[in-house]
Amino acid sequence: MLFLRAIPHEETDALAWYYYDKGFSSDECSQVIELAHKYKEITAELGPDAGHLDKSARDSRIRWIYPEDTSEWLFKKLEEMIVQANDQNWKFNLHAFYESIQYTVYDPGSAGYSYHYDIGNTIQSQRKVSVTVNLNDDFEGGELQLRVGAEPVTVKPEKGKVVVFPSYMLHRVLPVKSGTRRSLVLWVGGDHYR
Ligand SMILES: O=C(O)CCC(=O)C(=O)O
Repeated sequence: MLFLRAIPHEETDALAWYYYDKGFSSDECSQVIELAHKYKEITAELGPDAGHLDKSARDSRIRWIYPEDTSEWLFKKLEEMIVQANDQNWKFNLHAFYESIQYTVYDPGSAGYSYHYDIGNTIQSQRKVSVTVNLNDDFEGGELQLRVGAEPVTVKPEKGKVVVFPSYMLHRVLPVKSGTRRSLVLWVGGDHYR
């Protein structure tokens, strides 16, 4: 019995990642921080259903920015960047923002966030594209690393830089040596992997 059928070939790179150097202006970064501070702060948890605290693996505080009138511009801006990056790179079928935007603060001396994928069970099983925004760069350490091949690619943290990558790509945030690191993360979903 034949289960496999030929599909039209389209050149994509499943291990590509993409960035916008100054995706957010300095003013926009400040606006995002101000907006985020309207939402409740919680300690970041680990695991597919969260509920697990391990500061050696994930050491940050987060706030969820919900989709509403005051945050609409931010969702729209991220959406445009994600759609463009997706069209140029992976061509996933993207559907919707199922999740809120995560604003994250890594305090001085934070252990960062150890290697992880953004995919998992439930809602995470349909995550396709992850996007992260560097809201500041007045800190040391805290680099985002993407595990594309045998060696990780280190993304220099620059204020306003937006990094877009497939949610199945292994990545981590290195420990923060000094200063406070602030970032945004959003995941966009699509069809089930099939
Ligand atoms: O803060 C970042 O740049 C990325 C954080 C991250 O990987 C995550 O929250 O899943």
